Amino acid sequence: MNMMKTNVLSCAAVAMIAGIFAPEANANTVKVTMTAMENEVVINNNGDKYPAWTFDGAIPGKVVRVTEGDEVDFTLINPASNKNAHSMDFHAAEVHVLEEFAPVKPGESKHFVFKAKRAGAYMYHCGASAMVEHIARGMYGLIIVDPKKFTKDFPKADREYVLIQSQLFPAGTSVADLLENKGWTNALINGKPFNYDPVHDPKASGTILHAKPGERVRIFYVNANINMPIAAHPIAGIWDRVYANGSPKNVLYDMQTYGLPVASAAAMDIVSPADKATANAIVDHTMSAALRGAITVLINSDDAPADAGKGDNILPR
Ligand SMILES: [Cu+2]
Repeated sequence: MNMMKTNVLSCAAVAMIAGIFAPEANANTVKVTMTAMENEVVINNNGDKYPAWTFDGAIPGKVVRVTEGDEVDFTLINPASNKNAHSMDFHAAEVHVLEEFAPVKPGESKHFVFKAKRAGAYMYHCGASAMVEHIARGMYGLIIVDPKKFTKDFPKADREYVLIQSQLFPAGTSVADLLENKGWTNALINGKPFNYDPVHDPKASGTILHAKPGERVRIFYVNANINMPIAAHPIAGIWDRVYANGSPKNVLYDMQTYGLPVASAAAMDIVSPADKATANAIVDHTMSAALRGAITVLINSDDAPADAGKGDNILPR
């Protein structure tokens, strides 16, 4: 090995020790594939069916989770059996709206890559025309971009839950009526009214949110409504911290209610009293939404299941 090569190598070693190369070395490419589907889904706790448009068959689509600096290598498949063009609009992507986010015709697919540069919680949705119909019929989800490091200002939570709220319109509602917000019947939480609320709907699946007293529970709340803001409030509790857009840089303390505009998301932490069992009802305090389905029960007790709100269980189905 000649002297120059040795010097270059030792410079590289010093740089790596200093952490200069570390971000690149740690950056990953995360492959994500979704299939646009025009399929029926069960839309409430009675088992009623609804002619949805979905990513991969379910409302909402799966949670995509990457780390700040990762490259997302994305493919959208639109099967020939579909009748409509569909597309993908990741709010975490900084790209060309007419290229990466362009509509994909039935029988075609689209591939694009973007770097998730900014930590936060971002909605994704179909943006094909008429966008209002594609969102209203179920084509939305959440991408979480975790920071490279958790700190005391943005600690790792003990449990995490994703709540994505949307509006249900009767099948066949016209685009004109959707734009006027006419006729919506229910507020959906992860695709069903009162999905995790057996108090207001005895037919609810029985799935609720669980934590142990004193644990830090982080709610990723997404507004996938087409026309209405959300007033997110934890009844019988106070948000310990709210991270606007889910970003570690945007912290608010001691919030009773946090407003989520359409197409936004936030990470909201609640820490229940450590010395007793309690329960909260996480609501959209906008009454027309709460009483139409936007209520979620969180039970804080010592017998919380160990795996609730962890790993793949952050979006209860
Ligand atoms: Cu679509």
